[in-house]
Amino acid sequence: MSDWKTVKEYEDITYKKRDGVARIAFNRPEVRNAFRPQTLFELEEALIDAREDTSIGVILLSGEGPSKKDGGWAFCSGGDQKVRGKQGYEGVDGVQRLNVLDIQRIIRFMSKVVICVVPGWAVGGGHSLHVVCDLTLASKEHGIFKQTDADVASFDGGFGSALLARQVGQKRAREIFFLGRDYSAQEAYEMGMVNEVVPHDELEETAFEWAQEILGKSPTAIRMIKFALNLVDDGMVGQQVFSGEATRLAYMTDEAEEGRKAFLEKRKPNFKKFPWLS
Ligand code: S0N
Repeated sequence: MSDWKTVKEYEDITYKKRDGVARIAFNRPEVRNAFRPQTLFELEEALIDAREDTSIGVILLSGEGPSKKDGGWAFCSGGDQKVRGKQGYEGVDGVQRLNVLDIQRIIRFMSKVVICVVPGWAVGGGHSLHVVCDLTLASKEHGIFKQTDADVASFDGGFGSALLARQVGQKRAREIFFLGRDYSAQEAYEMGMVNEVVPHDELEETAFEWAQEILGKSPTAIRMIKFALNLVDDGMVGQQVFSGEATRLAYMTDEAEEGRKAFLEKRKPNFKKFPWLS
């Protein structure tokens, strides 16, 4: 196994790769890894790079820490309230955006597995990001899950709430949003929104091991299963994404090759040799 290699230096995130795994982490520990538009632009670039790299099969999404100020750990505390305006979170260009939703969609529709690695707080929009990831591993000692949206007059009415209800059930999802309480990693595990609670010192290595286990599987099967599991909740977009993969598989057949060749050779395709399967 090799060492982590930094792909690119960013201001608000870190981005590394190692043995088929990409690790992207929020890097604003002094504000519990709250995100501003720049953070999300950087995250988007890294996620797309990882998606387009055919040597990468699993992405770990985490948060750097601890905070130098007080030693606190966080995955992400959501939108940076200091730059929140009336129409979203304001970037250096003066434009206000809700671009965390772009990140949610990239993760959801990414043909690779995204594991959320939660070393501390997962709060607000950070909580919603953990919900949208395929798997979540959390620090036993420092992992805390909390949905503060209703405290700051914000609401994720998409994946952050609806998908959460799929994971923990309607009553629990309503409790999480309506009361905004702190839940330990163990409580989050018992509710069904965390896959494993891991001693803090072992969290990163455990996440890497989970990634290696997944990398031993069939990439096609993993992709099809992820999109099949999404399909039922994602409507026609889910159908589009799943059937895109079905098209890819169909392109691999002699039947599809006959269609392509016939077009290029300016003749009628001969599909007669291909059976009408029952
Ligand atoms: C995370 C909390 C619970 C941690 O508490 P703790 O450990 O007591 O630390 P603090 O002393 O409170 O914090 C340490 C320093 O970090 C700063 N800070 C923390 N979080 C943020 C933040 N989100 N924005 C800006 N600064 C933050 C503190 O201010 C403190 O700094 P100093 O020492 O200088 O004062 C606790 O910090 C907490 O509750 N944080 C706020 C959590 C929150 O409410 N987040 C926003 C929720 N909403 C969203 O995320 C919106 C997301 C979104 O963009 C969106 C878009 C479209 C549709 C829906 C949504 C959506 O999800 O709602």
